Amino acid sequence: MIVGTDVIPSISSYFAVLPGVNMSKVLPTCVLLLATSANADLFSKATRTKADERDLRNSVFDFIIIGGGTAGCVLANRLSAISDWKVLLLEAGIDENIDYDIPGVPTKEYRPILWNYRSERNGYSCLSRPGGSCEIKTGKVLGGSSVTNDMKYTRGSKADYDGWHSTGALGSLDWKFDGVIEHFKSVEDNGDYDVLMNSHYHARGGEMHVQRFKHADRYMEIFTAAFTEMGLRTLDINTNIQEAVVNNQFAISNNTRLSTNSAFLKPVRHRKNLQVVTGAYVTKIVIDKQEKNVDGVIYEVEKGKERPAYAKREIILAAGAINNVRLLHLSGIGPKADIKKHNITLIVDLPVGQNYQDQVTIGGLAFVLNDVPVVTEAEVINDFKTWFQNRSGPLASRGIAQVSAFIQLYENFNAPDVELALEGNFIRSDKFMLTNVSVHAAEETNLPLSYYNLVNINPVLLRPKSRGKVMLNKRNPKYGRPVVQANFLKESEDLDTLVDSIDIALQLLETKEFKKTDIKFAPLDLFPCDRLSNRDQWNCIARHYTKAMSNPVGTCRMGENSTNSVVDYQLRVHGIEGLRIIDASVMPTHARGGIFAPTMMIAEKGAKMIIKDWKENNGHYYNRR
Ligand SMILES: Cc1cc2nc3c(=O)[nH]c(=O)nc-3n(C[C@H](O)[C@H](O)[C@H](O)COP(=O)(O)OP(=O)(O)OC[C@H]3O[C@@H](n4cnc5c(N)ncnc54)[C@H](O)[C@@H]3O)c2cc1C
Ligand SMILES: *[C@@H]1O[C@H](CO)[C@@H](O)[C@H](O)[C@H]1NC(C)=O
Ligand SMILES: *[C@@H]1O[C@H](CO)[C@@H](O)[C@H](O)[C@H]1NC(C)=O
Ligand SMILES: *[C@@H]1O[C@H](CO)[C@@H](O)[C@H](O)[C@H]1NC(C)=O
Ligand SMILES: *[C@@H]1O[C@H](CO)[C@@H](O)[C@H](O)[C@H]1NC(C)=O
Ligand SMILES: CC(=O)N[C@H]1CO[C@H](CO)[C@@H](O)[C@@H]1O
Repeated sequence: MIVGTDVIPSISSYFAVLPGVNMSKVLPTCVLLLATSANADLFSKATRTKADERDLRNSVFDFIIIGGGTAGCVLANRLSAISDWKVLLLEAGIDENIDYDIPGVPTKEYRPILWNYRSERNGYSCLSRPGGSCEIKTGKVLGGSSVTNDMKYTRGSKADYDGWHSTGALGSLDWKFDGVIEHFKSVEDNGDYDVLMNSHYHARGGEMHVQRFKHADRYMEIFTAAFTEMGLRTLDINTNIQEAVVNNQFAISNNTRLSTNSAFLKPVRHRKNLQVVTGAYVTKIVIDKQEKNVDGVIYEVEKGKERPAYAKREIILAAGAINNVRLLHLSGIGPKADIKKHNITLIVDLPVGQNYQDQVTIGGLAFVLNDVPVVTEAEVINDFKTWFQNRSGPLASRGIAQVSAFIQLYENFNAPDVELALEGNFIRSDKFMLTNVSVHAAEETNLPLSYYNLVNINPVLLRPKSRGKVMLNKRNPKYGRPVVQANFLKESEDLDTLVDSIDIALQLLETKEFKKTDIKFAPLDLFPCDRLSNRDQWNCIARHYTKAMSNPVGTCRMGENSTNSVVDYQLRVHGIEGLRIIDASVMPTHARGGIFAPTMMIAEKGAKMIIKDWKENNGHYYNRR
């Protein structure tokens, strides 16, 4: 069958014909059961029997890590390297699977390994998205969002980290850019020699291998050349550069996705002092109300069946910027009013859930490539076989998504404001010519990213000004979707920046490179913005076709004190002993790029802090037990 005639088969249908792979059947991993008792007061010494005591011995750990995501897997590796520390890693999702490893296949559409959250409708953004709200897709799988993300390796700008520094707090000095480079480097294994040559910024020998894809096609070269013609240089953005067109590096090894699970956890899972439980949903952090120190956690491998685990030294929360809020609120840590509303006993009044930020982009700006040959199903199947057998071919690529342009629009900062992130899509050409294609259809992935005749240009707002808030689900706080008031584009500055960047993207059409080829502006159906023109039209499109990047940060931000932050610069929760938060939620603001590499850096730095506190300072901060 020829793609472009009748029906476009979904990506997963290709897997049906390949032996040993079935995208739709994601079997839950065998879950390791710990203690069996599920009594009401799991932590009360008075109700324990002898059998309970035996189970208890098996459920006592030095450290408990909540969330086996991007940060959690790095932490599990580093803490279990100390052989006399017993470490427990609890992950709500299933184990990772080779189906998620094919670079050309976007995993952000695999609902079974996503949390599938949505922003609240607000009447000024996400207007034409279903329900007037935007999808927020973070990973629910061992490896977390590093399994469902786009794998781009970007660190952000010096200005971002320097901005985290606060003159009143000495501890924040360590978070300045010059201080964090060493932590980026100690997890990095850079595979591109030209990048590696800049040894001030890059290194080899870390667990996370990053490099560019070898596969490059004609359009990657044309778009890169067009941006170059517009004045951008081709450079390594992960140094101290403001503007560039980038052939991105990705978290891959042998043309296979390298999540933090495969890079950091898999190689050490045999360690006897490390226990990993998948399918384990943590519902509560148990805190002694008087002493304000943590005892342990309660988690469920089956809905309603509670199991305890106890921590002798520390509990580390790494469940991501949205789920951290749910768990902390359920445990009595959060804004007094929010906690009281749910009749939960308040332990500490902290601004958990406030300061929510996500990067945002918009649909609607696309270019058509008119001379792309039709792709046959046989070709695609053969390309899958090539990837499975040899880890090569078009599927060992992200297509045009390998290219992005980082643009600095204004004079005031020495850092980019917008990333023009490109993403290819294959639209049936007959349909494309005959009728107007909706923004939704232009975005919906029909084939692996390696095959495309349409290029979506997503202008990503790298440092949003708008702030939101996360709260518990009103009716079902424990299991229900948290309320995410994302407030996308609430600040008019955010809208202006996005629309300003579109003017730059449209200049591509004026380049000699584009004029040499048959690349045209895509006449998408922009209802209800089609009657407007110029800036009014783009403002309308931005408000209607808003898209969340699903890079949430800030809900547990670090800072000086409990009025404006949740953790201190050592990532310890204010006012509680034995609880740290180590993941993207502690970032006060975004780094201007993706936040995958910054999250690994935070985990690496956090692990070093913990080891230092317990080894060198002999638990100085926590004189417990
Ligand atoms: C679609 C998409 C594409 C992206 N692309 C890029 C990119 O190309 N480059 C880039 O730099 N960044 C990208 N990002 C962002 C980046 O990958 C993430 O923001 C970052 O990895 C977040 O790391 P984290 O450790 O904070 O959270 P996560 O990696 O999401 O980990 C949290 C983990 O905790 C688990 N968990 C949650 N609640 C519980 C609970 N109650 N009990 C037990 N476990 C729980 C979750 O299942 C999850 O595994 C992308 C993100 C998405 C969603
Ligand atoms: C909280 O408790 C009060 C008084 O017992 C009750 O009226 C209210 O419905 C409870 N609210 C919730 C959310 O459980
Ligand atoms: C894999 O590579 C080998 C050696 O180059 C080649 O003979 C084989 O046909 C390739 N397999 C596929 C499916 O492309
Ligand atoms: C890459 O993966 C292929 C397919 O599994 C394997 O044959 C090959 O040995 C791997 N190469 C390296 C360098 O690991
Ligand atoms: C908390 O820190 C902020 C600066 O980050 C400062 O402005 C404020 O005064 C501090 N509040 C208290 C109570 O110390
Ligand atoms: C010019 C044109 O054909 N416009 C149509 C685009 O598609 C929408 C529905 O998706 C129609 O309402 C328009 O009339």
